[in-house]
Amino acid sequence: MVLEGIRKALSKFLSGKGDYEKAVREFIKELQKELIRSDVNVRLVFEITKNIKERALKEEPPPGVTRREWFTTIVYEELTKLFGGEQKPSVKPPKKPWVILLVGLQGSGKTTTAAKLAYYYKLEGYKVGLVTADTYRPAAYDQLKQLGEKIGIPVYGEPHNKNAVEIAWNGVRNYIERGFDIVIVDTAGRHHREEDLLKEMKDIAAKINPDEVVLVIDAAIGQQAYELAKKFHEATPIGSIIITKLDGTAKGGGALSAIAATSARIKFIGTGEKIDELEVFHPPRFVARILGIGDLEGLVEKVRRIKVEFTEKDVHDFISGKLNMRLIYKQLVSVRKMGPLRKILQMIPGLGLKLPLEIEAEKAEEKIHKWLAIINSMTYEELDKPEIIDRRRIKRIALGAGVRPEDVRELLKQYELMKKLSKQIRKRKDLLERLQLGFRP
Ligand SMILES: Nc1nc2c(ncn2[C@@H]2O[C@H](COP(=O)(O)OP(=O)(O)O)[C@@H](O)[C@H]2O)c(=O)[nH]1
Ligand SMILES: [Mg+2]
Repeated sequence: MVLEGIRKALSKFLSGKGDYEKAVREFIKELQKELIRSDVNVRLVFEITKNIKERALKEEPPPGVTRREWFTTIVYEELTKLFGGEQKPSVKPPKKPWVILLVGLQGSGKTTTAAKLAYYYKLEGYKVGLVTADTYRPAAYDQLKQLGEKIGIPVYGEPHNKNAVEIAWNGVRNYIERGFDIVIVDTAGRHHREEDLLKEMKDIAAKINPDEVVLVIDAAIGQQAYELAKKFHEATPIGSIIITKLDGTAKGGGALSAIAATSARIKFIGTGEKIDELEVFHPPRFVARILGIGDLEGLVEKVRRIKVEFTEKDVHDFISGKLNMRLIYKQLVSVRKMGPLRKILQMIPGLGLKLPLEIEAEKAEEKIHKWLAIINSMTYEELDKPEIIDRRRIKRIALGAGVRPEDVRELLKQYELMKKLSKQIRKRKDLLERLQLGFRP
């Protein structure tokens, strides 16, 4: 979802001179137009713009901040409220095993989201299993199976069984018995009659007793998201919501604000068809993005966004000398997420348009692609302790990833280098701390 109009109006406002109050009025008109176009409820739009106007004209900026800069933060705060508030949802399972049931209409993106979620949690270090209980669409089993294979996640299904409740139960039991941390159950989204669908969700939930029921909603349905959430909530209490396809629709604002108006929490948003295009929904970050705050050079914002993908624990692990393949994986994914490496390198002044660099960048991209495939072929144990990978496994992994054994060895060497670096940092940190201790009066 891009609110290009707001972004433009805001930057015009920020750099503008002349009558402040007139500029505020103009900006607010633009904001209203843009929000209504994004399908945000009209009453909400007027409420929020009224708040912004009042604060803009009444409140005084702190010292050192211009009125126009101050106004920007007011807009940011009020929009954040509209999209659900300041806090970040907790997405860490409070216990293991954790069983997630995905429900939602056909086409909303459940199956894709099931795989995205599995992938997300795999990178967080969980052992994840997928279950497909969609017996309505014949190809549903194959679809998830293929996605699972791509990301190295097992998929449980019974393609010839028509009893969704039974499959869901068998799958969940199977994974739990095998000691999995997270089980994600994908369901059908269509039946001849809607009541049948809701009843099936109810029956599955009653049988498997999920820890969290997640409603998947397509952003394109706009304000109807509210009614839909209510209906599903009556069938099975909804624990959280994932809004998909926020990349594609101009109406995403409707779905987001409608959901924010229910008590359900939006935990993730889907921003593309690719497996890593799932983000923890954090209203302030989301608003910062649609407003383009911090996006001054394009690059700054991108880098910032990527930084927050790493948890505090990741950073701590790194500087305390603990390193595993998962961390490397995340780094590679982050680099790739910034877009074509070439473009990023071009944005760095002075490095820009030199041809040799472009060639380097293309090579680097190819390498990243290979390395991700290699890491995907590793077992859970190998991800945590790459040291155990021997010659025989190198061969197997190369085969699984469709690369040469040399490629695997190169990645392992890179890993060793990173590990050394991480240890050096730790030593220096210890040293620093000791020095500081010594200097303390
Ligand atoms: N652009 C975009 N497409 C998505 C997203 N999530 C899912 N899709 C697409 O939506 C279509 C339906 O998805 P699917 O997972 O099969 O929906 P299901 O019927 O609910 O299981 C597929 O073509 C997906 O690639 C998203 O976040 N962005
Ligand atoms: Mg599906």
